[in-house]
Amino acid sequence: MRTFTKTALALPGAAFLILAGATGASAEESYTMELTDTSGNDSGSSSTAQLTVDGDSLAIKITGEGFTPNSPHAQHFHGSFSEDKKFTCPDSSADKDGDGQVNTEEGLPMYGDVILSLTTAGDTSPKSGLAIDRMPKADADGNLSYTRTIELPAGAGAKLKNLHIVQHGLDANGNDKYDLEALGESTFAKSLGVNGIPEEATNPATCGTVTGASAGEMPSGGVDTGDGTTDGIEGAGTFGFAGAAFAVAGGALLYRRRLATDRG
Ligand SMILES: [Cu+2]
Repeated sequence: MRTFTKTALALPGAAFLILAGATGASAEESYTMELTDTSGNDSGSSSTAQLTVDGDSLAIKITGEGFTPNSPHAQHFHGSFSEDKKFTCPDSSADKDGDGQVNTEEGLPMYGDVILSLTTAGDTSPKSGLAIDRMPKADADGNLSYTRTIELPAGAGAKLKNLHIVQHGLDANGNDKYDLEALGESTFAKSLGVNGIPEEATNPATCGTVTGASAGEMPSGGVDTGDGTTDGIEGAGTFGFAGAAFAVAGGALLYRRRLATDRG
């Protein structure tokens, strides 16, 4: 049927659509994630992420406001590529110690591990989770803008909408910077062996799942067949958090230096 493609252009629209479908052209999907303060952390931040997935190529654009000004904000896809959707954005019930903030480790059981780091350049694996020198920085007005095209691991494109995006870093005491005064030290960073990082810098500010899709509206594999397949994702090897944590510690060191620099 492919030889009829040129002719098809002259056919009535409906016929052309049918022929186009018959060719099995790669399905490009576009969808949106509205990122809000689901944790009740009073971050005052919100973003819209627009994603276009073509095979395993992801074009992503995030625009946000209300972020800690002049400060870097780590952002990641969290969750699991497995199809049972057991991870999602945390709500305030994740605040186990009741201090009014869902911190990073309190959120992890609900939002899951880092799957992809939305860095501005270079590596996007979980290893770059806290590579804060490559994370977007809010401007002086707290606006954040991020655009990148990322080549995903084989098979990840179709499953990306099973995940959610988390953006980190908030200003709990409203002094327009990350500091130790409001929330103290990040126990998450400390657990990785890095001391002195403000918890403000690591707490989740926004989170969002897919809210609208132009095609394939349901998350892939919405009906679990129970065969446990992960379609090669696990084969990529680097997508477990255990491996990531060590590199996160390295990133956190950069984080501390960066913050020290920013504090001048
Ligand atoms: Cu994250």
